[in-house]
Amino acid sequence: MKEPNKISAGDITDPAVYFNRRTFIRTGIAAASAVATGLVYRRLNPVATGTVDTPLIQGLVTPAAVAAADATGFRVAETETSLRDITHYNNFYEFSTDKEGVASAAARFETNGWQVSVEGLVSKPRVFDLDDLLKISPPEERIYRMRCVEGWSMVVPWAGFSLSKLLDRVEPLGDAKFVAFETLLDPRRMPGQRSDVLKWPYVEGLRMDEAMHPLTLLASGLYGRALPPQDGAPLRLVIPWKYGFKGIKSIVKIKLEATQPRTTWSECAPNEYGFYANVNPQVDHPRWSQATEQRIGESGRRPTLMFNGYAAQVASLYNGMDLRANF
Ligand SMILES: Nc1nc2c(c(=O)[nH]1)N[C@H]1C(S)=C(S)[C@@H](COP(=O)(O)O)O[C@H]1N2
Ligand SMILES: [Mo]
Repeated sequence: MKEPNKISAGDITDPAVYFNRRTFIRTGIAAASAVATGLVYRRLNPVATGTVDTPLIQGLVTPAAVAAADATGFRVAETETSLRDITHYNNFYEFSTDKEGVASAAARFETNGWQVSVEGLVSKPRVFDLDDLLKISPPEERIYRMRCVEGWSMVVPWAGFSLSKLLDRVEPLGDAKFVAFETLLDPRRMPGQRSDVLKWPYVEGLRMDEAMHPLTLLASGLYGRALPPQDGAPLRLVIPWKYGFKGIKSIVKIKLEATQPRTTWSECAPNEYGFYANVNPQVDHPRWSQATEQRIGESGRRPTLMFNGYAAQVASLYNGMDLRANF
């Protein structure tokens, strides 16, 4: 995305260029067959390349949970993007603005002792040690589409639980209407913060009903392992019906507020990136169409779906709203 005055045409076509350069062979085709066999498939034909050595997540997904989740749209029946692509094609400006350079720039990111403060308009504000926060609920595997505002997309098997479970724990007050999120600010550990490409720390926000929606995921892992640094270790947000930039990484603060919080990208370029950022093929970015997308790992483009394919679950949140004005 970059600042308007720093973008070049090449930034938008990055993904295609990247594919043409790839050298490794994809093993993911067979996965297309299935929702139900997804987990088995990964065990037999691991797509892991040895580049992610974060701990395995224990106790992930029971058959009953899978059945329940399939019924509510938590697991899309589409080929999962390879672990290699998910971990080597990243947007994380705290480390690098070069998508293929984030993994190495973030490789030694230290998350020991991580804490998350949950505060603001709640009865029980609390600073959670990460381990305590993760104990709030067993992790679920959620297979979500992810659509970046730049025009590329992936399918990611996340691990985590609904943000609502954390918010319930701190007991939101009646006047809490929005939730604000903040990434760690530490230029020593996040060298990209020494540049002024964005205003730091990265901040994001949701309306309370969006934050409480069961699809809104507090993710601590992907492909059955703890999040690698480049994907937002140790804890990031995933809102599958919104553009990827809403999915703030490496969260240290969650604050319930009465008024709409500021957000990094809407402040950087208010005419290009809105607060809502719902995926919408009918509302183009001022500099490119949003009608289609490049699914990483595929050739050609596919049509972008309203609310990224989650309209049945979330369209009612926006009844009566002008989605062109509130983009
Ligand atoms: N703190 C922070 N969060 C961030 C970003 C970032 O630069 N900094 N990039 C966003 C964008 S634009 C996208 S598309 C997704 C990318 O997530 P991924 O690298 O895990 O695919 O993270 C989002 N969260
Ligand atoms: Mo993005």
